[in-house]
Amino acid sequence: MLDAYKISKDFAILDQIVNDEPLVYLDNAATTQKPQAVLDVLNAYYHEDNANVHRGVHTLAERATTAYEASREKLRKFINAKSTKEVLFTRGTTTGLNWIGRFAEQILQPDDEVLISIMEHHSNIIPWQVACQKTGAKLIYAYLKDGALDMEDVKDKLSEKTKFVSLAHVSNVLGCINPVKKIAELAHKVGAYMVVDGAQSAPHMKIDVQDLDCDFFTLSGHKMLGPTGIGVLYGKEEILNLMDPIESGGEMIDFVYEQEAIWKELPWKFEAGTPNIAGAIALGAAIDYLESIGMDAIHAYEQELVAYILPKLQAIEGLTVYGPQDPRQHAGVIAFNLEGLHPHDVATALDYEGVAVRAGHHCAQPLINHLGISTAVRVSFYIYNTKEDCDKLIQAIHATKEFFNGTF
Ligand code: 7TS
Repeated sequence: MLDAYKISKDFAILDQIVNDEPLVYLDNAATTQKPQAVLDVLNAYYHEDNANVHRGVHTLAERATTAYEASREKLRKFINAKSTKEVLFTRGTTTGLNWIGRFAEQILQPDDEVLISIMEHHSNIIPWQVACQKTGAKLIYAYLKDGALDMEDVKDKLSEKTKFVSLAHVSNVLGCINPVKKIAELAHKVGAYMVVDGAQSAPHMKIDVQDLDCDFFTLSGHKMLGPTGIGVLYGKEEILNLMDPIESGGEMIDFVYEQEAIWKELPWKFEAGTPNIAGAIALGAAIDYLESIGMDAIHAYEQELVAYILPKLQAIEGLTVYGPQDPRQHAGVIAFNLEGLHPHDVATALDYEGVAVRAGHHCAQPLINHLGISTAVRVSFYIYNTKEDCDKLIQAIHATKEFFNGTF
C-alpha cells in the first residue's frame, strides 16, 4: 500500500497554513499539485537545455529534442499504445476532443448519430454539438440508472446510424467508472468509432488502450502531477492517417511549395508550431513519478480512501451524495449537497477550515440539470491525501452545518 504521508512530503505546496489551518487539498479533479521531481525537471530544462525541437543541430537543440521524444515514449508505454506515432501532444483533453470533433466533421452525414452520456464534461459535449450542427447529424444522450451509466440505455441507443460514441472513462461529478471496454465492443459492432475521455481516469488507474480497444483516448497532464498546457491525444494509427491535421504551419511539414505542402508523418503531422516542450518533458517526469508508485497501487489506495469516507459522508444528516452509493463503484471523486445550504457557502466555509473543495456545476451543466440541482460541492482525492484529511473534511462539514444552523 502506498504511503501517502511520505508522498505528501514531495509536495511543498501542501505544507502550508490556509486561514489558520493546515491545508487539506481536495480539489484534485480540477488540477493536481506537482511533486518536486516534476518542478526540478521543469527548472532544469529551462536552466540547462532550452532550445527548439526538431530544427537545430546544435547540442542544446539535440538535447531538447531527445528529451521531448523520450517523453512521448514514456506516454506511449503509460497507456500501452502500439507506437509513438499514435501519441500526439496537445494542450490537454479539451484540445484532443476538439481535434476529434473536427475529424467527425469529415465523416458525419445528415441523420448520422453521435452517442454521448448525460454525465459528460462540457469538453466532451460542445465539440460534438458543433460537429452535429455543421453536418446535420444528431447528438444522442444515454442517461443514468442508480447514479451511474444506464447500460441498457446505451445498448438501446446504439444503431447502424451511430458513427461515434464518446464517453468519460470516469465522471468528474458522479465518480462512477464507465465500462468503456464493453462499450467499445458494442460501438465497433455497429461500425462506430469509440472515443474515451480519460481526463479523470488516466491519473488514477492503469490504462491500456489496446485492451480497451478504443479508437481515441485523451488525457490532461495537469490532472496527473504534470504542468498545465500539456496533454495527449491517442488515436489508432490507421485512423490518424485518415485525419487531416487540425492546425498547419511550421514543424508539421516535410516540404512546402508555393501552392501546396507535404505533411510530415505521424505524430508530427498534428503538431504545428513550437510545442510545449518543457511541459511535455515535465509530464514525462510526472509519469516516472506515478510509475514509481504504481498505477494499480494508486487505484487501490484511492478505493480504500473512498471506502473510508463515503459511509461517513452518507451518515451526515441532510447530506446527499450523487453518483453510485456503493464505494466499490466510486472513484475518488464525490459530489454532494447539504440540505438548505448553498454549495458555494459550503465551499467557502470549508475553506475557512483549510479544506479546499470545488463548488459549482463542474462544467457538466446538462448533468446538473438532469439531477435537478443547480450546483454541488465536490471533493476529489489523490495520492497525497490521507485518512486524516478525510477526518478533517468530516469535522469541517459538521462545523459548517453548526455555523449556518446557528446563524440562520
Ligand atoms: N473531461 C473531463 C471528464 C474532465 O473532468 C475535464 C476537466 C476535462 C474533460 C477537460 O480537461 P482540460 O484539462 O482540457 O480542462 N475537469 C475539471 C473539473 O472537474 N474541474 O476543473 C476541471
